Amino acid sequence: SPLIRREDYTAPAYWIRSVDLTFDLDPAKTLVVNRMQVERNPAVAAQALRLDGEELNLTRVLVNGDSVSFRVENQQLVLDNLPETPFTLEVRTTCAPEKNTQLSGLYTSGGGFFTQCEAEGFRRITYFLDRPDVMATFSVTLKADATKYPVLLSNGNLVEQGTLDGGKHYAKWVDPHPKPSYLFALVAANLVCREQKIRARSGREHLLQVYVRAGDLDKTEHAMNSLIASVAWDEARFGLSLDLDRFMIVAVSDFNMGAMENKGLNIFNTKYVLANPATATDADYAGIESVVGHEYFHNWTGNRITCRDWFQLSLKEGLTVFRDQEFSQDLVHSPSARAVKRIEDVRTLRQHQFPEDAGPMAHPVRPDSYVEINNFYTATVYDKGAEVVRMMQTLVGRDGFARGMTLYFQRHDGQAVTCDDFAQAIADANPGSALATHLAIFKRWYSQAGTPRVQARGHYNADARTYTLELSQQGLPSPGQPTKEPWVIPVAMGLIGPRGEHLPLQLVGEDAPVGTERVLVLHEERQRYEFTGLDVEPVPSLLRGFSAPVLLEDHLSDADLLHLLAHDADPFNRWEAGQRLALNRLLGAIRTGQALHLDAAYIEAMRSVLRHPTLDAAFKELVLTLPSEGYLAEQLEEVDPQRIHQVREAARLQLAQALHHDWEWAFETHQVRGGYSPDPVSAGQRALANLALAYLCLGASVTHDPVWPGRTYQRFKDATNMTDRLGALSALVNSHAELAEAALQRFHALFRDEALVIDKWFALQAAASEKDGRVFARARQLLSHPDFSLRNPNRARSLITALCFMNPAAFHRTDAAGYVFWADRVLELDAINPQLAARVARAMDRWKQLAEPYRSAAREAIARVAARAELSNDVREIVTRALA
Ligand code: BAL
Ligand code: ZN
Repeated sequence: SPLIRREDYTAPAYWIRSVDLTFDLDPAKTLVVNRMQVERNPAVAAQALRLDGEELNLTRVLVNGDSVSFRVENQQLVLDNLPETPFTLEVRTTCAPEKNTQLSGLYTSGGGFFTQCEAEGFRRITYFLDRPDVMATFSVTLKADATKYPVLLSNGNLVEQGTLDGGKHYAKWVDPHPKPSYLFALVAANLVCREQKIRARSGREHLLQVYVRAGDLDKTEHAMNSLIASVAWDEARFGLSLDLDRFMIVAVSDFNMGAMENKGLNIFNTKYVLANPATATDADYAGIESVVGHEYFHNWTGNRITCRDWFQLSLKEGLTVFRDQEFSQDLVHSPSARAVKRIEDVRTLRQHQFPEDAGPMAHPVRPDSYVEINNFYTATVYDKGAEVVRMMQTLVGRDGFARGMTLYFQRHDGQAVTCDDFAQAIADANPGSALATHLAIFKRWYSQAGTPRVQARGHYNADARTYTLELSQQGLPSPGQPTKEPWVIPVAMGLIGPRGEHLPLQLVGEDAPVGTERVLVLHEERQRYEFTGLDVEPVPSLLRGFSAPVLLEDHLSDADLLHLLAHDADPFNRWEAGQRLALNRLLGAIRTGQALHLDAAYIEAMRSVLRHPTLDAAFKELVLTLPSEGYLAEQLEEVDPQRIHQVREAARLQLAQALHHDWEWAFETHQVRGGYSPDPVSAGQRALANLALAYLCLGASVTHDPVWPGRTYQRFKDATNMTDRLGALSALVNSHAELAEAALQRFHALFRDEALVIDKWFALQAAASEKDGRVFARARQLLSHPDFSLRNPNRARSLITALCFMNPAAFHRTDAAGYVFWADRVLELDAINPQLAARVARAMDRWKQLAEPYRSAAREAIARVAARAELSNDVREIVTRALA
């Protein structure tokens, strides 16, 4: 399949201005009548009309009501000799929703009909110009059996409904907002809904609805509250209000992504809608809040202004992730709770995006080419894209950014535009800002792949009372980009004195200090900053709040890091200092092969964080969680996953033993009383109590003292919410306690009818801490568990992603059985759902970094997948790049 290049973009030769669709819905054979108002684009040379299609049965083509000659070429419907003036094109096709296991286009799930059209699913429903720069108004009539499918939904407003012969009924929906085909949606199913009317600031009334299956209505309150909060936030922060009378969310259990922002009819994976205290964890509640926000925010950033072409995907995704991150931060009120959210977001970025940027799939935030666009819904486009937007905000300020957004909507509302248009609007609204001054260089964040490396070296001159900071940057080669130019890197920073005081920051040449925190803008390969008026030698606190997505080498000593951990006013850097202290120790042992010994200074530092009188529990939990095995691997030139696991487990055990009494104290003093609430303070207490429990059970696995496993089992049984129940279960499973088996069985029996909870049951076992190959053996066994299925993406991920992505020590085995497991699953999945198969295929991205014997075995497994002749484009692209 051909490589599609950004530089080859041309405007469409025709516009489709409006579409009238009629669906006669039947699982085996659905009839689609598609009437389009089409006109030539006078800006483009006259040529044939080529409509995209995929797996469609074409039965009729009419132009202005008359049959015409046509041909189908490479799945496209081609029409020559069309009228010069606007014309009506009617196309009739059929498709088979029940056979659609790819979950792209129109498919059945749980006895209902659902759609997923982004990126190129609409062409699996009807012939169309299936590209985001063709925007049309849609009117949609749905006809279906009234008993089986009582709810009939599409985008926009319901304008008509009624009964038909043969036990059928119909509904007609009209969406007044022109939209690209990827935002089309329909639902026909037996659902119930929670609904609420809200009045916006403008006084306009809106109807909000959350549709689920009948038994799930008690799990919709949080999604509804999150939606109401999202509407209010976008009005308050950006002055953007809801432009529809009705806004619907529909939950479906078979779904490839998290959720989809179809205009007025968001379709969601059940995972991001359904929650009650008994079935959902604090993390699930937080996930729902941010995904509901994300999809809602797309209504402006994505739907009102959309992408010119798919290379611009980050235009809507990076911006909308940034917006959902800000939304979640703004919903909490304490600065430390905001910092906790920032730390979690950075951890995700480093866990997923940094490895991507260092591996065979490295690509710019605005990619230059792709084979299969589904493969580019990546951590780079989403999460690094969000960091690029965040840096713009850092460079122009929060108010300046809001002004930039306003200008962006003034200029481009209703258009399909590019990342350049967005950056230009933010810069133009802020003349004289660092962004405007360095815009051309700044935009390299869109065009250059790879994570920049920033070196920082400081020197204190006691006689001159100056501190010189030298910053330099460098980019490593990535596929297709052998050399890199400098980026614009905002470095938020402060200087901390020996007593923990935050020193005033005055650069040579300035009249007076400008506070104790400032942003340095590195835009050349190397820059020097000379701070003056310093009576004491400072410790620099650099890249505060992770002000740029870079790898920082600041050459700080152990003593410096301990100082920052104790005193830094920036909670992010305080956490970072703790992680670096752990990292230095663990990496030292991994590299030298010597036994790990956690020294008293480190242990005492951890103890004082844990016992700190004023720090938040949520923050403590983050500091006392060691860097993941995946993150450790990224710091190494050559990776032995078993060695990493051994050393990290040794560190966990030493923390368990050395802080035993502190963990007991933490557990006892962080019990949340009263009814469940997912607020950050309660969630933080639960998180710390669960971490304490994990360490206490781990300690008991060595002492064989039955007290803590016993108490943990009791807590597991008595828990009144899923966070505590799963926390206790996880503590038992991850310490290989004898009671783990009984707890697992009981958990399954309790929740056998709750699909999302059974997903947790699979994932917990597959991601458990490996010991003597038992976890891998269990995961392989679970493949034949009656509840396991590859057809449901959540269930498939619960086992496969948990093992292949989240459990390096169980996955990377000297006997290569993990790689055989991976290759078999990729090939099985590829026949059902290539998009999901390609996601799983990426578990091998970093194989070149592995030590022997893993490396050769990994290559062999990838080669075995690549050798399969009938591979999808999706998986073919991933394995070809991996082997290149
Ligand atoms: N547009 C695909 C799902 C999302 O990012 O919202
Ligand atoms: Zn999105």
